[in-house]
Amino acid sequence: MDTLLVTGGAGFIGANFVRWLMDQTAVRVTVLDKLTYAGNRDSLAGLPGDRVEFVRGDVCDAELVERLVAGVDAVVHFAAESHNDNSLNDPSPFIQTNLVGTYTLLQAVRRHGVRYHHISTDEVYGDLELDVPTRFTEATPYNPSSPYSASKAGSDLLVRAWVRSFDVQATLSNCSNNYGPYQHIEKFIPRQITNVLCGLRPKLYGSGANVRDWIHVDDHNEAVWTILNRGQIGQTYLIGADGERDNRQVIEDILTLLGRPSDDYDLVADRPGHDLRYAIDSTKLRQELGWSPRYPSFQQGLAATIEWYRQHEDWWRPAKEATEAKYAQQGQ
Ligand code: NAD
Ligand code: TDX
Repeated sequence: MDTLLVTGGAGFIGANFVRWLMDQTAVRVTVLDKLTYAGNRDSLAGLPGDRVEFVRGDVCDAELVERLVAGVDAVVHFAAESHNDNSLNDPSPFIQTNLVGTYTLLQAVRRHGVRYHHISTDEVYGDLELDVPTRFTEATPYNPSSPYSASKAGSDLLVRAWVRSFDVQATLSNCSNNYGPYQHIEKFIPRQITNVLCGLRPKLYGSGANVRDWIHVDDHNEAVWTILNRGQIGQTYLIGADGERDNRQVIEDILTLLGRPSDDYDLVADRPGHDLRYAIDSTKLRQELGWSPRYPSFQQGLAATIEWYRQHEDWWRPAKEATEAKYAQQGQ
């Protein structure tokens, strides 16, 4: 595999994926990204110009997608509207990008016989009870809760149908919550880090008992590369690093690592339909493809992430005021 089309490569996980590829492989990459509010050209700064080409455009633009897909060995599709809270305020871009965008790419890879990897989320499975050992597996029925997760679930089903009906050479992965550098500050962990750095109090939805299963973005991306190279066509792989923590614990960790009292946060309005708990069983990926996470612990990864936001204020500061103004309108 010499050339890849990476959609959403100016977003959080996509930008880290392109950076990871530059470090770990010899592939050449074309990034296709619309640069919505969530995309940032600076997230790709400093990468070699002879190996990374940036194209600003929409995954729903069939003509553009057709042309770009025709020139590569594989497509990795990260581009999406990705934030649950936004999907509750206005679902329409979620339907367009996540469903129509995926359909547009599938039609192009079908025509050109190009390998395709679909990036999805554990949220397609709905949520789990607290304090039970149950975790999501590849066999868990789909049961999405929000417009975001429903649009991702729909896009996954399109991929499966294109594999079965048209022999598209696709794999899928559903990963748990990512953290790390270049994550938009609307998301939980960077929002709280940058709040503390700005002298604001972190904001915890509801009671803070909701559990997320955290994985460092580099571990996610190494799993994606593994599946792209060794995954079985038509198969789904769950990606997770056994990182379950409740939101309250995470806020307390952030405050402690930043030298603040661990109770220096506000409880704010809960998210409507807020999923209680996500937890991934990644046995299939570990046993069949030999992947395992490298990041030693959530605590170490979190400390490194805090340090990154401390040192890259120029990257996040321009978005802070507008992001917080939007949350303030929602009482969050
Ligand atoms: P993000 O919001 O940070 O980035 C999304 C990127 O897609 C942005 O650069 C944006 O400009 C681009 N984009 C949006 N609409 C587009 C369009 N119509 N055409 C072209 N580009 C467009 O998202 P992220 O957190 O990096 O998530 C990437 C993928 O991973 C998504 O598919 C998401 O569902 C999935 N995922 C995310 C997580 C997580 O914890 N963040 C976990 C599991 C799966
Ligand atoms: O200020 C906050 N306070 C708070 O308590 C924010 C922004 C969030 N939360 C809670 C809500 C969730 O329980 O923190 C948890 C994590 O919230 P998000 O960062 O919004 O992530 P989540 O809704 O879990 O979805 C994420 O993981 C799965 C990504 O945004 C999705 O793209 C991915 O599919």
